[in-house]
Amino acid sequence: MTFDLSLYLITDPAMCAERGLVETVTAAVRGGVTLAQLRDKHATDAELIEQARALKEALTGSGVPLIINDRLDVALAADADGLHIGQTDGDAAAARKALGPDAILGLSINTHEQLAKVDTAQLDYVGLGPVFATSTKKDHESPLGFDGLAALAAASPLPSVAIGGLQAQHVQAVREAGARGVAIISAICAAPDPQAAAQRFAKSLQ
Ligand code: TZP
Ligand code: MG
Repeated sequence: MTFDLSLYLITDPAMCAERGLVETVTAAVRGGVTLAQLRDKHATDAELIEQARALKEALTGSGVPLIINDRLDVALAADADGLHIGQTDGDAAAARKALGPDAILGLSINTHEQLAKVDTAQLDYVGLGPVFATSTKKDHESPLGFDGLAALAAASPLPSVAIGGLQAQHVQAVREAGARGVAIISAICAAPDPQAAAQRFAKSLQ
C-alpha cells in the first residue's frame, strides 16, 4: 500500500485522553497528517483492537493509513494498514508473513549496527531516532542529533522518518538530514489545538 512518511502522527494515550483519541487524530488529519500510528504500551489487546477499529473507521476516505505499534495481533484483528515494530518486538519476516505483502511495515533504528541488519525484503521504512531526548518515551536510546540522523539516513536502504523531540521548526533540518518526514507525538497530541499544530508542520514541509 502506498504511504507518505512526511507527517507521521503517533498517538499517546495520556496526551489524547482529554480530547479523545479519535477526535485528536481526526483533527490532526484535517491539519495535514499523512500517516497515523496507534501506540499504547499498556492497553490490553482487546482495548487496542477497539481503538484501532474506531480509528480506522474515522480515517476512512482520508487516505491516511493506520499503523499499529508493536502488536501484531491487534493489527491483524483490526485489519490495520500496517505495523511498526521496535528492536525487541519480534522479527520482521514473521510480521510480514502474517500481515501479507500489502501491509506497511516499519522498524525503529538507533544505531548503524541495527541499520546494517535491516531486512529490506520485509520492511517498508525505518524510524530513526531519537533525534532529541524526549520525556514522551522514558526509556529512549541516546539522542542522535541532526548529524547522527544524517549519517543514519544516508546509510539507510529504506525511506526514513525521524522521531524524538521534534517541533515544526525542526522540519527543515530533518529534511536536510535526508529523512523523508517527521514522526510526532507530543507536539501534536499535547498541543492545545492539534489541527493547528499539524498545520504548522505541514506548512514547514511544503
Ligand atoms: N521513539 C523514539 S522517541 C519517541 C519514540 C516513540 C517519542 C517521540 O515523542 P515526541 O513527543 O514527539 O518527542
Ligand atoms: Mg516497541
